[in-house]
Amino acid sequence: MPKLKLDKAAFQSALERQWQRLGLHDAQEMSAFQWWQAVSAAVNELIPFQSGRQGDKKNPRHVNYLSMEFLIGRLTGNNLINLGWYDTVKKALAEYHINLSDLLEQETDPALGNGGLGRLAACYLDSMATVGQSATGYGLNYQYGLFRQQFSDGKQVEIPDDWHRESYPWFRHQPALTVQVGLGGKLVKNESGGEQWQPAFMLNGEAWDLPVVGYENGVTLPLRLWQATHAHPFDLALFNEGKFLKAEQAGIDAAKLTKVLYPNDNHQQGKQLRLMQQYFQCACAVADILRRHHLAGLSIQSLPDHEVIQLNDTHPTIAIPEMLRVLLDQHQLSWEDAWRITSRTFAYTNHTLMPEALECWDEKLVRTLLPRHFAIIKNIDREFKKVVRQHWPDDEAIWAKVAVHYDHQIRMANLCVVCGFAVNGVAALHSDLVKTDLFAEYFALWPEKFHNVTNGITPRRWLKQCNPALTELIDNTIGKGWVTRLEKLKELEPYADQAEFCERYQQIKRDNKQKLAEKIQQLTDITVNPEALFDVQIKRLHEYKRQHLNLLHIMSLYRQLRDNPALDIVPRVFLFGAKAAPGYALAKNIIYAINQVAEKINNDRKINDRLKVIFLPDYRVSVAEWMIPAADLSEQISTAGKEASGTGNMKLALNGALTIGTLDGANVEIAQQVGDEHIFIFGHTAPEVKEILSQGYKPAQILKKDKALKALLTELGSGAYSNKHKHAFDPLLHSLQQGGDPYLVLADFAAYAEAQQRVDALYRRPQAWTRSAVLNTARVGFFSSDRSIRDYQQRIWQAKR
Ligand code: 26Q
Repeated sequence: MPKLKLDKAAFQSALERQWQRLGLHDAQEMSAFQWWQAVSAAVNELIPFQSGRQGDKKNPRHVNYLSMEFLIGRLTGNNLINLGWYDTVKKALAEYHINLSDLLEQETDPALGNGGLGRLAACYLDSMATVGQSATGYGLNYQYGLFRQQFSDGKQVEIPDDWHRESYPWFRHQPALTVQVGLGGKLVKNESGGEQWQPAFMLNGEAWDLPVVGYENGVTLPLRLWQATHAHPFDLALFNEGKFLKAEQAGIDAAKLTKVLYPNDNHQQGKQLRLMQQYFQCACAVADILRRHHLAGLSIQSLPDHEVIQLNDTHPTIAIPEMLRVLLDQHQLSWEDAWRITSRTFAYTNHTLMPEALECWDEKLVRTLLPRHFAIIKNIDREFKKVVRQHWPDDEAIWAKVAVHYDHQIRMANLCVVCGFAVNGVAALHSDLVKTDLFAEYFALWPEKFHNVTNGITPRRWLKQCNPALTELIDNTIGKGWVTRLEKLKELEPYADQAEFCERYQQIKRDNKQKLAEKIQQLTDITVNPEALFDVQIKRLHEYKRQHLNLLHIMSLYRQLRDNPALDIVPRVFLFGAKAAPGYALAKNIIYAINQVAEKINNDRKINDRLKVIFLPDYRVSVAEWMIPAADLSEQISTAGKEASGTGNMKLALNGALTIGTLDGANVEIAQQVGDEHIFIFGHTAPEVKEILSQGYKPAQILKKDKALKALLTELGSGAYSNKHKHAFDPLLHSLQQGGDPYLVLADFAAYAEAQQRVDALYRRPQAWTRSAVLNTARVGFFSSDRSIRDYQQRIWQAKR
């Protein structure tokens, strides 16, 4: 489809309607914030929005991407770029003396996600729209997104994130699509002997759509976010007994359901409200999918030919028994028919191998909240047990691993594998481990179900939008085709040896660093030297991501400088951005430790600008967009085997940061693409980590040999960084020593420090460094989410069945 044309007169009259709606007489009366709202709402009015199916012959199945999180970031700038309207709107606004890029800073990030998984969902929608894949994103419209982070004396404080969804100008409420959702209650026998669910109370699910604009192709897909409202909470039993008032009280406050996003990342919490959110989102989505299918005049039997439901991790798993319930109880299908349809419709993406992140729900909770679904899950399990008994007669140990319902728990990942037609991991290494470790028995049963789709990132937001100067240089060098064909960046390779190009590339990095330095000054009042190496670690705070490994290295440099003031090191600015889950005490302690070490180093005159440590508060998508173009070094230092993929690694490499990293997640493939000379790989590999841990790893032995490392820990416990409070970092120190150092921080420390020396050595050779940076940009085209989406199409969504 061709790009949509912007009719300037239509834009101006839409804009005029906006200020009139605000009760103003003239554009000049609008505040900066009102300008942002008015421009966004005006553009929103002008874009047609397909929500139906536009399936083409090659890609007939409509994709329903179900995710509890869509970390979309600011939409106004992104939508203008994808529409191809940015420059025209910029000029139109200049006539009112309004600067478009200042206006865009007015937008509060919709933070409807935690981290990687939520951001991936947003990149995938952008790519589905761009490659023309017919799709709908289904999620929840949280009133409060991920908390805002402040530091108080170095400690994280969480503030509710009211992003004012009620006045967000990109929403389109679709009142005709409201869905009714039941919860609680009981099962009653119906005439035909089957069981019928009688919910205790009902909720309304309102559909609030956001437009997902494809890149200059006229396609707009809906991101449909459900919002819970009251539908007269109501206990039918009490009501029938005549206890009318009590029947009302028994209801829950519907609005509570979509109030807040759970702030955990890679960690499950068995909270009732979370399960209610999951069910609410799934019930709404399933009803909406079936409504569209029915409206298209298609038979229920043909559902898998037209629709696929992709589950973003196990969070929306309850959609599977919900689909079965609707087919059985509303469409009156047989179990065999309902099963055939359902098991050909669902596909599941796994994002973690870590046991604490795999969702298990207490059977009591499921039975109380969703009695019919519980009965259906038990039936799935019974049927599956027959298959397992055939393959492994009398093997209780195997059943204990693969059962869906076991030990009074419902295991959502197992439910997905049993009921879905496809399972995929998110990077090559991860997908291998899914087959050999996590789901080995399932792989033996159904090898054809298992796939890899390596994650990707959208080049629109993560290069064109966040790095306009580099975009211009690339456009002028190889043309503009790379925006939708990122592999074209390969054509930059010869320019890595061209002095003039490299000087420009270097100058752009310097300018981006200068701009970030100004932001840092505004936000923290700290002056950093833009000539220093900008060393960046930005991601959720988690032990396995090892921000504390980075911290120990910083402390070690600081100590070396104190011991030897003449030591010649490359000046560095260490930059952190990370939120810790509010209940994750150790992660919060690591934040506190980084801030305290930062305070000490930044105020030590003797260090004289050679080291600076900056922890930018409230890391979020818009902050990522400032930091990534300014990074020289990308820290991807997770314990091998733990980071399923990572996607920040891709964003940083694309923008010319060199990676220092372990052979984990997508780092493995980044290394293959960029070449070993252009990345700093260190540390134990995934099989080595497994081996070390199984042999009974003893961190004390490492500390016995490495006196300097031991001294760093002693110093942390001495009160030197914590106003003499010796116990300030006990949680951190305890995990590394008595706690057994489960993420091998100490075991990888020496290799990490050595790799950092290789970084220094290369940075001292600016031309060689820039050459490597250019080659990183040129060689990471593979990590475009457009490529990921095409992989999903070929391997999973449109594969021959
Ligand atoms: C589960 C149950 C209850 C409450 C919260 C959760 C929950 C929420 C979010 C569990 C996990 C998450 C987020 C996980 C996540 O972001 N995983 C990351 O996904 C990326 C995209 O595939 C990968 O690149 C990262 O490696 C992976 O850590």
